[in-house]
Amino acid sequence: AQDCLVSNITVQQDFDKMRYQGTWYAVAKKDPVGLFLLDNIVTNFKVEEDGTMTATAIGRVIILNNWEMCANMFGTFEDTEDPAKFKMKYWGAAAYLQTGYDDHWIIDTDYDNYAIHYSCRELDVDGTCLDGYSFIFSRYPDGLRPEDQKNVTEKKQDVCFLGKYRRVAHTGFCDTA
Ligand code: FEN
Repeated sequence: AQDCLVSNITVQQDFDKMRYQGTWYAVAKKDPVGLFLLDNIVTNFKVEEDGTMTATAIGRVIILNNWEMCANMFGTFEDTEDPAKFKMKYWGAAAYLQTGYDDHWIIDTDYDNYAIHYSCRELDVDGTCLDGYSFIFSRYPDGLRPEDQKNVTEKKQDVCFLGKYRRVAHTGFCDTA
């Protein structure tokens, strides 16, 4: 969407949640306003027997007194009329973690290598996104394949977040045995 209108952002056609299942490593993210996951972000998507998509996410957070923790987050996804657009209810395993209800759009994925996620939390009066977040996911912890990078850069531009992404480090901090 060259005009940056959220209503003009296109999503993955015929999104297949079965193929989306399994582990995704966040390789880059655009943060929302407020509390979020810092780095070492790994998610796992699953389709339950009733067809509901669910996910877990883990990531490093720094809580009060500069205490480093790994936040275990859970999400359940409500289908909408568009198969690539979901509403996500999320909460944390620990009480100090925020809960919420966000849009969860899959902008583009090939299921086997990369995925681009987008969530706008607050629309501006002009229809652009005032507050949102986005993840670039890879099936590989080491990052995107070189052949996927051009497409991912294009999609960052399409959601009008180009230049706002930061690399997500994977240091092993949240790798539980
Ligand atoms: C997503 C896809 C897979 C499922 C889920 C996802 C979203 C996760 C979100 C996490 C938010 C974390 C927060 C942390 C927090 C899209 C990866 C669920 C939206 C809000 C602190 C930090 C410091 C503190 C208290 C809490 O609450 N962090 O003192």
